[in-house]
Amino acid sequence: MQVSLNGPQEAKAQSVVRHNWHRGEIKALFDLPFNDLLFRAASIHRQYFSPNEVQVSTLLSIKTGACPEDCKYCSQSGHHNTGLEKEKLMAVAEVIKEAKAAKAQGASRFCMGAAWRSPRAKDMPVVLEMVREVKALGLETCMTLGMLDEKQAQALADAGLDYYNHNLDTSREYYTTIVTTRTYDDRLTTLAHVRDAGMKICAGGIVGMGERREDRIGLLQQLANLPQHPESVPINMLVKVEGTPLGDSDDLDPLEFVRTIAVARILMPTSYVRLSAGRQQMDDSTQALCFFAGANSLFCGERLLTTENPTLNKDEQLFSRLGIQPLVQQDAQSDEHLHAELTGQVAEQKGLYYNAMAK
Ligand code: SAM
Ligand code: DTB
Ligand code: SF4
Repeated sequence: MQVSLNGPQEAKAQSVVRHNWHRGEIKALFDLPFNDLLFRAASIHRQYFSPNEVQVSTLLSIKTGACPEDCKYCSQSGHHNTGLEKEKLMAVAEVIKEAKAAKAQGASRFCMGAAWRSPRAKDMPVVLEMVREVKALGLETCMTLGMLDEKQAQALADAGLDYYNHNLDTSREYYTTIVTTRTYDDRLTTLAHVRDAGMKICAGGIVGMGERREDRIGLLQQLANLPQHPESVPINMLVKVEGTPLGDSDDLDPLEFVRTIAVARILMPTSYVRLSAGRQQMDDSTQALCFFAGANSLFCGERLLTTENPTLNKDEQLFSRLGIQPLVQQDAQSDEHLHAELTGQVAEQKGLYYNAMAK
C-alpha cells in the first residue's frame, strides 16, 4: 500500500484513533523515508500531547529471579543461568521506603514487578497492601506480576491499582520462538481481565530479539487493534543478558528502533509510548530521535528490574539539553485540567503540569 505524505494537513487528517489496522498499512509506514515517517509521527504527537513533556516512572523488582517461565530474553527465568541473585517477595515496608525515594526523585508512577508466572493466593494480600500504601503516597501505581485471573484483576483494581503491565513482547508468529511456557492467547486473556476490571493497560514489547520487521509490524498491529488501545505502550530494546539464549543477539539498527517508536505513535496516537528498557546502551542522539518520533514516557532511576538504567544525573542532563520537562502525575491535576479545558485556560495554566526534576 502506498502511504503518501504531503504536509501537516494530511498527517492531521489521518490521525483518527483506529482499531482496524492492516499489516500492509503498517508496513507502508515502516517503509516510508525516515524523515517522512518522523515528520508524520511528530505531527500526530503534537495533536494529542505537549511535545516536550515526558511521563516518568520508577521501577522496583519486588520479587526477583527463579521464574518458572522460559522467556529467552529474561535474566530472571529459572531456565537460564545468569548468576542473578534471587530474592523473595519484599516486605511492604521496604517497598514503601523505595516508593518514597522514587517520589522524591520526581517519579509520578511507581511500577512494581515480580518474576512470577502468576501471583499465588498467599501473595495477593501482600501485593494489595503494597498498592494501597504506594497510592496513599500520592503516586500512580503499576504492577507487573504475570498472568492474572478475573478475580485477581478485580482485587488489584479494588485496591486502587492504576496500571497493569503485561507485554505481548513480539508478533504472534515469533512468540513461540521466544517463550514456550505460555501462549500469546494467555497474554491476551490477562489483558482482557485487566480491562474488564477497569484498570489501565501498559502493554508493549521488545525489539532486537532477532525478529524481522514483519514481527515488529505484527506486534504493533496486535496492540493497535485491541478493543481499546493500551494507555501506555512500552517499547523495550532488548537488554542482552549473559546466560540468556538471547545474550549475544545481533544489535538492531537504532534507526529501526526509532522507526518502531514512530509507527507506534501513529497507530496509537493517544497512548503514552514509552522509551523503555535499553536506554543505558543507547546514545543520546537516538533517545532524542525517539522523543521526536513521539516517545513521551520513560523509566528513571539507576535500575530497571535487574539491569542498569541511566543515572538520574545523566537523565537530568539529557532532559535539560533537549528542553524536556517531566510530566506531573495527571490524576492529581485532572480536575483542574478539565476545568481549565472547559474554560479555555489550558495554555495559560501550562505551568501546572511541570515539575522540576529532583536535584
Ligand atoms: N513476570 C512478569 C511478566 O513477564 O509479565 C513481569 C516481569 S517481566 C520482567 C516484564 C517485562 O520486561 C517483560 O514482559 C519483557 O517485555 C520485559 N523484559 C524482560 N527482560 C528484558 C530484557 N532483557 N530486555 C528488554 N525487556 C525485557
Ligand atoms: C516493560 O515493558 N519494561 C520494564 C517494565 N515493563 C516492567 C521491564 C524492563 C526489564 C529490563 C530487564 C531487567 O531489568 O531485568
Ligand atoms: Fe518470568 Fe516475566 Fe522474566 Fe518471563 S519475563 S521469565 S515471566 S519474569
